[in-house]
Amino acid sequence: MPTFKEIAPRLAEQAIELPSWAFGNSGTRFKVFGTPGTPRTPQEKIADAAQVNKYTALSPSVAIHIPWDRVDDYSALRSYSQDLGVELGTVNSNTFQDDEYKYGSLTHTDAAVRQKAIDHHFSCIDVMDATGSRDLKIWLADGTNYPGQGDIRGRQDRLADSLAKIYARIGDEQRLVLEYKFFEPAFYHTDIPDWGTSYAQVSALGDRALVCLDTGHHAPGTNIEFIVMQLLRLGKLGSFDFNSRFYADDDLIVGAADPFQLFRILFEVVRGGGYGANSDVAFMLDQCHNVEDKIPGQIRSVLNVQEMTARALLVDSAALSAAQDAGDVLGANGILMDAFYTDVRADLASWRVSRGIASDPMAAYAASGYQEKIAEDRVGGVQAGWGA
Ligand code: LRH
Ligand code: MN
Ligand code: MN
Repeated sequence: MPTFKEIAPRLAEQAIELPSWAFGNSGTRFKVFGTPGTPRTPQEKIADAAQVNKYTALSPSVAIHIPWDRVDDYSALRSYSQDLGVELGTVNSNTFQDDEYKYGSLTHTDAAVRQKAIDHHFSCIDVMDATGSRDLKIWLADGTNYPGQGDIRGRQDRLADSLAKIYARIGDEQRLVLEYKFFEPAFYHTDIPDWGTSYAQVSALGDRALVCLDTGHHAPGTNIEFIVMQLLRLGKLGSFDFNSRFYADDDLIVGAADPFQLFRILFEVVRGGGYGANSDVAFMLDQCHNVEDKIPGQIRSVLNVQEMTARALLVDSAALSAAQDAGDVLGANGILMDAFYTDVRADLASWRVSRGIASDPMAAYAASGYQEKIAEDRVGGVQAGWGA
């Protein structure tokens, strides 16, 4: 197995984008609990995200959601972020809150509603031009609840047509990433339920259209690392929305529910060339912190990704290939498990110190007084998204 020292330089290549909405209050349909100090504006969300980067040096950019992060001047928001040491990243569109979208957005039978949804994406591209963002991320709530409610074939055809119009507007340096999700808010069928549908749709568009894989958007038991492998093999893995799930789209802290699954995913990312400076695969979080403090929740999340990345980098790939080729089933499995079971926490703590940050980012943030200060200064924080 390589030593930690040997893989350490590769850790510097890691960047994990934070979602602005993770800093807002969120909850379930039963209750949204407020957290003292919750941001009231997009600027305050970005300021909180900058704290995560300050203590981890892992999260140099923040994804925004439009219109949740609506401001008058996006160039000014960009400068504001840069002053805090972070860039504005992926722009997420939102066609799931307006009454017109009750029966669909890009798939709607009414051309006027489809055009409204397409126009929203055009304004997201305008935002990207001002913020310098590379990726437009599209997730649709479109789907039906009852068999027969919609013409599932017609909806797919209209989706293809709408996406082509949006893709035609994307700049040469920009990309469209299409997210899939197998259920919710629609429960009978979803118009982009799986990676295959997303892959088919983006393949029809062109090279700068790719798939976004949200780890919480699969049925229980799905082999997500297989999907990662396949999309990398096909050159169509654009980005990750990382989070973890016990039951549904729980949006819990990545690596919390199943650290071994996160390791397996990251191993395939490394194996498939999806990690590091030479890769275009974007690592993002897509999480909500319903009961825990948001900033420490995000710090814990990026540290979990870093820890499993380090373990994935530790896999002795030459020995693994040799064992696989020799049909050494248990030997091959043992090589993978050796890396997974390696505790890298002390090495990562020293590595942080060598890079000029605190060995324990959670403790350093807790001791900084920032949480107490925002709790005192900010009154009336907003709900993730809807209150923005
Ligand atoms: C949908 C989703 C998508 C949205 C985000 C708020 O469940 O994962 O990425 O933009 O949640
Ligand atoms: Mn997502
Ligand atoms: Mn989701």
